Amino acid sequence: MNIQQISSTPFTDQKPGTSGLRKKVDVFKQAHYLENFVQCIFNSLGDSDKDILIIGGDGRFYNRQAIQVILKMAVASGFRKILVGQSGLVSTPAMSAQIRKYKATGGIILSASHNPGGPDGDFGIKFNTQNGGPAPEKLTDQIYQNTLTIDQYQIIEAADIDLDQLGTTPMGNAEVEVIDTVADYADFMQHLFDFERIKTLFRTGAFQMSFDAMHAITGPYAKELFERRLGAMVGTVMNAEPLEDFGGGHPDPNMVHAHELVEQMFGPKAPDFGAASDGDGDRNMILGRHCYVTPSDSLAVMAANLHHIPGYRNGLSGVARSMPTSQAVDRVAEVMGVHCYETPTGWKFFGNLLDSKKINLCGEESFGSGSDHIREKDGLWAVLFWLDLIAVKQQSVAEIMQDHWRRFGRHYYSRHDYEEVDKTRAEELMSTLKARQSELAGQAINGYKITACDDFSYTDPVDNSCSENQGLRFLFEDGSRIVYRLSGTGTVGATLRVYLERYEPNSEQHQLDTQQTLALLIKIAEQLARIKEFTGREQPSVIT
Ligand code: G16
Repeated sequence: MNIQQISSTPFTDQKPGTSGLRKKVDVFKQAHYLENFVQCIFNSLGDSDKDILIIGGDGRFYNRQAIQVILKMAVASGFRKILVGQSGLVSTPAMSAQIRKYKATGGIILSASHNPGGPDGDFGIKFNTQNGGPAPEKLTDQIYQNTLTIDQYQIIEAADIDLDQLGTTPMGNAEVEVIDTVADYADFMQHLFDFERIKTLFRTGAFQMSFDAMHAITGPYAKELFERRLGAMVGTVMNAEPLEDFGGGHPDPNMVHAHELVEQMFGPKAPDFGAASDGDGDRNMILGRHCYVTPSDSLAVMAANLHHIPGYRNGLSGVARSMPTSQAVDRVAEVMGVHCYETPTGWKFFGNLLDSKKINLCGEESFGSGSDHIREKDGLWAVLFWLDLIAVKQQSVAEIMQDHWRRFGRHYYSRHDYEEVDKTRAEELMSTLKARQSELAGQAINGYKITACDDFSYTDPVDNSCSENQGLRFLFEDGSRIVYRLSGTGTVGATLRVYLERYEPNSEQHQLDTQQTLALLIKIAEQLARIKEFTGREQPSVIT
């Protein structure tokens, strides 16, 4: 095998964010940019560890080209076998499942998740380790250090692989196998959920569902699951064909970007159930007829009902949520007598808790939920969970929510995003606010007393690693919270996220408008952080 050693110099901007390295396509297309980062991943692994590698992406622009490069570098680096998704496609949850199934060294996922794609859009790369989960911070720090000193990378000279053709091809000293992950993933889901029970929902045609794949990765998986295996009507899956630019859309399953689905679900002939997933298939949004379920509430409902699902007959062993996620699930955990862990934003922080069996369910406000079945959040899994639950309870989504709130109280919750603001000013907002925290503790603002405030830090209970500066928290006397964070997944400027939460135990007050209910907290959030002054924005760009 002819290995070429290519000289290179470091790029200084390859620090992985919340979920891998995400940049504009043009940045990735610079000579040696992708190669440097991939080599740094491989250099962070021991030579003896290089056995099976899995590669795949969400199908966005540059996916195919990047895969051909990574294949040749993986062979040069000494991997014995490389599995690659057919047409270069593997959803993030399917990747996690495949890594675990094949006991692979790890997987490379090419995705910028919910960020837009196309030649002017974003591209991204992340590495998942042997447990199927995102590389922990220790490893991403190591990869980043490598990017600052790299001076060469290795690649073999070889013909490109036909990514559309299933089968095995030798390449250098290794072999490359093109695999179809759809059937495997669907089989796996069939073990966790009661497909016969869900089928009864669809059998008479009375129950209708709409799933928006947003022209991203979940289309083929969703068609197989909902239309072929579960008997939902053909056409249930909309925007099913993965496109390199996601059809010009923004593949983020929220009320703003999944507007086609939202219009249906709130329209006159709304289906009973609606859902959407994102670019790489790990996020989900759940909707009922004229009803939106916040991701935080979805997690709480799952926690309260886990025992109904065949794959989790023993019920909830423990649960975790990211810090900004609402405390709705904490109330369920308390009633069920299990521990609820509060982690920093980022799925990687759930890995140790899942591996050590401290939890079997976890989720985030950012439209992510999952369980110990894999080590990533899983969009279609969440949709199947809700379908199975609807089949068990024989209730509508709205009824399930009302019952849940009656039992546990309602956490009114919203996130206000200020996207693409000036990075320096956004950092100043955070540092100014942080500096004022000690003075603000104990003060009352508009009648709301701040009982505690801090910059969230987390010590992992399994390996004792410590993560600091994870978001500014303000806790109020009545249990309300305001949290401020800068996003770790954007590629332009900075995105300020403001998370707002208010608890309402009284069931008479459970049908109010969320933004109105949170109006005073929204005002306080502005007063505390002087958002308009620092960002120059009158309004958030996205409200979820
Ligand atoms: C990623 C991470 C999630 C995280 C989310 C939001 O999601 O995997 O764990 O909650 O980013 O991050 P931020 O608030 O920093 O933008 P995804 O779906 O983009 O991979």
